[in-house]
Amino acid sequence: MPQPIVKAISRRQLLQWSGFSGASLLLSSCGLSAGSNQVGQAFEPLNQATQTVLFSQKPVPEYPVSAIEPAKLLINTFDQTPQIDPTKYRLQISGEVNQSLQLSLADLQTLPLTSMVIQHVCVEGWAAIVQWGGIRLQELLRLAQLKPSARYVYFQSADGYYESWDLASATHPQTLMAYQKNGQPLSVDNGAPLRLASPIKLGYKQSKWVTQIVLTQHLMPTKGYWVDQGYEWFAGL
Ligand SMILES: Nc1nc2c(c(=O)[nH]1)N[C@H]1C(S)=C(S)[C@@H](COP(=O)(O)O)O[C@H]1N2
Ligand SMILES: [Mo]
Repeated sequence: MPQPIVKAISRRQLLQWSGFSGASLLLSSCGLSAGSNQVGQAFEPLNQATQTVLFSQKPVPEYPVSAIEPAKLLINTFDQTPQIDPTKYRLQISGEVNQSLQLSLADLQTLPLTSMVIQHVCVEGWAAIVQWGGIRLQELLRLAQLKPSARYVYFQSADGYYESWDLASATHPQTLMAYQKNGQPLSVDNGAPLRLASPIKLGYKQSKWVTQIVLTQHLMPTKGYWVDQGYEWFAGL
């Protein structure tokens, strides 16, 4: 199993995300916005809360394939593009799950492929209509058998980028782990082998080169590469 390149996040932080040493960290209100009310239902029985999340997802209208704007999707990478050997690549899913997973690209490609044409919106003032193809994240989380305690989803990327999402947004039917763009295999610049793609969040939430997904009970002090520099955590569209 290749070691991910972890620049921004220490092993200790990953362990915190996994819940081994996160007991002292409180669920703060800072990340919760009006759009994330499901996340706030912290006092319901946990199973019921999870079910509420899974049944309250409204699909965002999609565009026709003819609306795709290939030239408008700019490459936006904060540091260097990581080198990932696709044959050695594994997506690791761990934390508040009953079944930790390590999936190769071949494994991922046996799962149902979903395609969508949506708008990607970057806070830096550009947007593009893009077709993404990939696996619904809710499908991967189902395979990992989430524990009722799972409430947040952390994504670690091979370039050191990291992000965290609320469970409701992560299990939205249009939140994909994508390996195709505009009908072609995803390019390395756009996040190959695997990236997040969703019409419900701003561009900086859509991690490229995702290597690890960690389910947590709490939101940690480290929330995301841009979020930790002052950008909004929920970042809903
Ligand atoms: N790992 C990683 N993911 C990332 C970024 C990054 O620098 N590193 N940039 C984010 C930002 S700000 C945007 S707008 C989109 C851009 O995706 P694109 O380069 O495929 O257009 O990726 C997001 N995901
Ligand atoms: Mo962005």
